[in-house]
Amino acid sequence: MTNESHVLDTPPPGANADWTIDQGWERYTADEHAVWDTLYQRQIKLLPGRASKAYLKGLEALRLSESGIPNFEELSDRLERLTGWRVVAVPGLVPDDVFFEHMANRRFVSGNFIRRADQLDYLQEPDVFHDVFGHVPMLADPVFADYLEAYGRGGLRALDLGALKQLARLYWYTVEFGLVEEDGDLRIYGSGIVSSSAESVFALDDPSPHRIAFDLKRVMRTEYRIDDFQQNYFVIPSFDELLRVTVETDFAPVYDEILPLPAVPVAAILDSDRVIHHGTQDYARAKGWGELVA
Ligand code: HBI
Ligand code: FE
Repeated sequence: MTNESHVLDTPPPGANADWTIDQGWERYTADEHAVWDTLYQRQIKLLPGRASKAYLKGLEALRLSESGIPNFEELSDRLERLTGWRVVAVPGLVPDDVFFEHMANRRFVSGNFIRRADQLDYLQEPDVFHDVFGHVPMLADPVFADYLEAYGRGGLRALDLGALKQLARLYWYTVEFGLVEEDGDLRIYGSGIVSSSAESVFALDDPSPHRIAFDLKRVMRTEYRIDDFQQNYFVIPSFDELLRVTVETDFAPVYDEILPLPAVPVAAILDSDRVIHHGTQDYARAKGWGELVA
């Protein structure tokens, strides 16, 4: 997840020049491994029938069912054989250019710390459960693996073109909170959903949020909240299609077109949208966000 407020400018003491650190796997305590196991057990009961086949297949292929926080070296060796990606540890949020540079080279940066037992449901900084359980299974899928590498290259380019905010929205509404259509049903694949027990249910079953067919420009114009359930989800028809539009689109003219346009507020519906489920927005109203959903 993104939260720019905590990002330092230079690597903290002990980190390498590319911001990576040793995972320090042998330093995890039994309590920390137990937090992983608790979170894992909770999610694994929910995900069959909710998570996309690609995600569930990745979970299996990477043997994430083994107890305790995964060792990144062993995990990376398995992942590299499948798609060439590796997982590297970082101390927390890293600067955008560092994040994209790793991604463009098929290295996924992951926090090495884990949330405390009294914070199972919510935290803003991405911890090892969010990063590994949430993100890494999708990286075992060859199509998604290519998508994320393309995203990393696109990120470096967006920085040059002054369009980071627009490209970050694409990440948010696909990699973090995406839904995919599979066998005529909706499935979750976004890491922020599959790693959250409450949002795994909310994203698919709650009548409140809008579920809108994915459109690249539309998504890149749409604001998002980082502190609660999403009020709109975007549905891709397949990972092949997501990869295809991302690599076939020349983003520079798209940015020229959308940068002057107003951002689309969370929960707005546009005439051009193909709406799959028009949400009631009851959840948003109960939270007092009513002015956004008039
Ligand atoms: N750093 N560790 C980490 N994890 C992220 O998800 C992350 C980051 N730095 C920047 C960043 N995300 C954003 O720039 C992107 O989501 C666009
Ligand atoms: Fe994330």
